[in-house]
Amino acid sequence: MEDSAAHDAATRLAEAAARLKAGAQPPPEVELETLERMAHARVEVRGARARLTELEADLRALLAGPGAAGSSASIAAVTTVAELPLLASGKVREMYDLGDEILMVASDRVSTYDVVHPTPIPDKGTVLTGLSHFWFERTVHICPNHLVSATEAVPEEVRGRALAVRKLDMVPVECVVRGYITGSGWKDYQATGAVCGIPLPDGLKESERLPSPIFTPATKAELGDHDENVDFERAVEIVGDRELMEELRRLSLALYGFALEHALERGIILADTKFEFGRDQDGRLVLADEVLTPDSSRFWPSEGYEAGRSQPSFDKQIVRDWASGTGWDRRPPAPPLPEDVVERTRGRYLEAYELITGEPFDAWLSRSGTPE
Ligand code: Q0Z
Repeated sequence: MEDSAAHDAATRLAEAAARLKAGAQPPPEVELETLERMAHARVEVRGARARLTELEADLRALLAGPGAAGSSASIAAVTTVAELPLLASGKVREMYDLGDEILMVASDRVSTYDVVHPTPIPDKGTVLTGLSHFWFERTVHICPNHLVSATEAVPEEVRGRALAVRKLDMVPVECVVRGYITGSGWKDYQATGAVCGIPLPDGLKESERLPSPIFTPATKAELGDHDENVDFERAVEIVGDRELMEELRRLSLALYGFALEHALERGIILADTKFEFGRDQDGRLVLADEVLTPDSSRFWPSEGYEAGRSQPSFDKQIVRDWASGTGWDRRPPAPPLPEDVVERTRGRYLEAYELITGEPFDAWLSRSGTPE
């Protein structure tokens, strides 16, 4: 891009942002439709800005030259929050120390086949954080959770993509619930007719809905390895407390049942999900981590669902299809994503947010105080 063209684009972007900002408090006679258009425009501007950041990263990688081996693999940078100690870092998120609390930050990084792509999906982290926040607020009647705030103690630079949560003593078991037979559950069922020691009816087809949801605990494997499914008795051994394990099963099934029904009414099949729990200072059991997001669950579109084959992922299918089409062998590094794949995937995340919550994505940006 020519220097002057880039300057013009930046100016137009800044002007558009200023106009949106100026219109943030419209007069009461403004029509709802106008408000909605503004909300969408705001999201569009965010997308454009993120895309500029991304292009800048691409440019830096290009300037580094083909000799800079693996340079593209590090473009989708780790989110760094100035002055906060990093507690832990996962494939697509980070955890910072706030003292008695933790700041959980969801990045825009996306993985397929367990490998993170160098290209971020703008707004993905914000969508996932908004979804987690939605579910935390709507499931307190089932189980207390670690959410403290999406604003208090959340630095400006990560507003919208971060939550301040209570620091807990984590239970070392992943609480997986499956309502449909797929993934490792489908593999285990085909080999043994059971999943995590739970016998299932004969003749189930891939992706078929189970007669009732099942609790299939797993243990966190060593870094890089897949989690291992375990039966209930093995989970009791690991945790060292049968009553605790029974309570985790009861809570997990209740949470999943509630969320599945909610999602089904809105066009999304929540095929399965993973919960994590911890104990607070008073020994109370608390729901933790991220909850019922597309990264901790399988979201399938209800439309076109049919047992007997694998289902497309609501959020990641576009990336997966494109990535397999390139002939990539699924070993790191993952290929950078083309612009249309990024944009269409971003649209799917926004759509998931709006379907599940029933509100425009812009409402979350406002509520969380996400800076323009
Ligand atoms: C979450 C994880 C992440 C890497 C530990 N409330 C809590 N108290 C103590 N520990 C945790 C929580 Cl949620 C906790 N993880 C998962 C999250 C990056 C790993 F952002 N591990």
